[in-house]
Amino acid sequence: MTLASTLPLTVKADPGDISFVPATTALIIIDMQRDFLEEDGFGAALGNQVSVLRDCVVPCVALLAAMREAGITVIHTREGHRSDLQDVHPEKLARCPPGKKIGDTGPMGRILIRGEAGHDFIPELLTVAGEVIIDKPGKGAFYSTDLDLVLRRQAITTLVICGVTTEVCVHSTVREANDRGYRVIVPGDCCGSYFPEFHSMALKMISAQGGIFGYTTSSSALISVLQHTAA
Ligand code: C5J
Repeated sequence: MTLASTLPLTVKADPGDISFVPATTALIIIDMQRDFLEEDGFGAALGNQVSVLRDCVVPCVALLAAMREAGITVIHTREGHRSDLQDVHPEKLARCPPGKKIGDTGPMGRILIRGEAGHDFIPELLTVAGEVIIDKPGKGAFYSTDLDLVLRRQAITTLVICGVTTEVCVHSTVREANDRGYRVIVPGDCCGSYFPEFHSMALKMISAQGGIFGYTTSSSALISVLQHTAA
């Protein structure tokens, strides 16, 4: 196991270059689940084109490998619910189309239900031993989960947040993290949306106004500083 460095690294970002210490940084990969990214999943059933979302898979795989190599803490999240639906707000359920509601049966099992095939991570981004999985009932990864406790216990202060979808679960998590005092860095090419215009606006909203929610960068900028240090 690699021990993450305690020396600060600086990455090119918007609205300006930003430093982070690998030992106090975590990569949080949001909801890279089959239900959102595969043709037979919930996202596709709602009429979305999942191929647009898949552009972020290769950059995510590369960033994950570099983070693991640097010994940085990795956390994966999944959006999903208990099989008895006791943790779904009726309001959330009411906004699903008939026949495609959370808990209904689809080609990959019951939609967004924990333990079903569609709820699982895509094969390219499976977890390895020691990486925490946060199962979340909401959009933000802090809502009704123990994510904050897990991070504080490890004295994590910087979060690199990526995944899907940019303007929904990634954005909700970025906002929650910012309000809790974490430094947030978002590699834009490791995020994806069914709506390209939402993706680009969501990224702009993070770094606007001097970095109102955090910093945006790219996977290559992050990988380059991590590898440079390892050499
Ligand atoms: C959505 C998510 N879009 N993971 N979930 O419903 O962004």
